[in-house]
Amino acid sequence: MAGKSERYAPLTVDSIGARLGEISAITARLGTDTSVWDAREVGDGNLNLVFIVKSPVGEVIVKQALPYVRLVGDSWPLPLKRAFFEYHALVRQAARDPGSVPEIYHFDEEQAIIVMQFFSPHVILRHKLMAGEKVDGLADALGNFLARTLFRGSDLSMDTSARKRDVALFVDSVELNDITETLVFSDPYFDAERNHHTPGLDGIVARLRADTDLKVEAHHMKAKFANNAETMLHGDFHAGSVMVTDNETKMIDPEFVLYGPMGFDVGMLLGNFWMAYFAQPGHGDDADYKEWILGVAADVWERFVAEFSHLWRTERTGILYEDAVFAGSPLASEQALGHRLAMIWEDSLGFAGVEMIRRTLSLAHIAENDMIEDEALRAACEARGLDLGRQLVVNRGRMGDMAQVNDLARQIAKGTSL
Ligand code: SR1
Ligand code: MG
Repeated sequence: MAGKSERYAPLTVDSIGARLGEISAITARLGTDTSVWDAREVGDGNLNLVFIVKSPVGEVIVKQALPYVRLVGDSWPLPLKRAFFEYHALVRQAARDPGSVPEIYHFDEEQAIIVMQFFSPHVILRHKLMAGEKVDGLADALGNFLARTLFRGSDLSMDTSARKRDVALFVDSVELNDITETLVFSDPYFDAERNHHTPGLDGIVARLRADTDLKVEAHHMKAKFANNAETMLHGDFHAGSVMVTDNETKMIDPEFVLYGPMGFDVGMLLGNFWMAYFAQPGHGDDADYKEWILGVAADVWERFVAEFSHLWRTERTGILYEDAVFAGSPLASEQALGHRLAMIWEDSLGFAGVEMIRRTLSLAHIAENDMIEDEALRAACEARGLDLGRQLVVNRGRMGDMAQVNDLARQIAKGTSL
């Protein structure tokens, strides 16, 4: 059973050939001569082992869960069953937005191993954002992925018994849910043990932790997250979960999958674009590139709305807003769509805000800020992100559209939020 195996053993670059060399789904890609396989451990995430395994005829990614949080060490145990949830999430995402996620070649539940397609020459989106490099089609791919996976994983689309079975399947991911519930929604708002922040932020951190409105509203977002099993979320949809070339975009790493509110995935992604925008003074500070980032955020939302609306009008086969009630009244259907999108918009802003605050004050930060060596400059960039994050959480119901949010970001970028 996942997470309880006695035979589980972590892979090493030296054992991969012997351990995987007789699995036909893998030898079909790499060949059977394991002596020419070349394995490199490349995991730079917070949790897992990740190997690129190459041979003269092919290449694959081998991802294996560790029984603890890699970022922290074995003092923080974490069940292996997260590989099981990631596998099931990838299968569903592939069906809902074909071509958007890596193809799975092999899954071993006991060893918590997923062998999958290696996207090459793709790089993690964060690295592009630090290098100041644009990606054609980025917003379209992200907006479509969000709309398709969020719509098609919900009671707007699925057979409701299948959806309820999936809710039951993923609800067992208690420990990863707990990480999000704790690190994202609670730790930033008190002096939690795992928190850390740039020293220059001491003043703003004290103010935020004394901010009643912020605490209350951030916890309202936590309640939405914990209590609303609306759709299958990616669950960790930030710029480290997206791989890109100059003109292709792929999504990876849905191990934090859960049933939750649609705005969570949308908001986490938008928050990461706004943080990348504020981090630009540490990475070249090119005015045109900064506007490109804000444009991507706007275009992601626009594409999400367009695709979600299209699916609403053409694929609404679930129990919600069903034809028996709405087919004869297109006006009512459009009104309901407008209401749903308004709710997702408001939630997305709130979740974007909590994401921006937690990536600055809680355990796991973002490379765009961490890589800024000049501490004063880093603090200035992070303070602006905290400023926008706070305003998004508290004022999410009063922000009409993306132009207003991006204008606010521009205003904040001109000043000092310290
Ligand atoms: C202990 S894991 C910390 C963070 O890393 C993952 O990428 C998730 O974002 C999680 O919150
Ligand atoms: Mg990840």
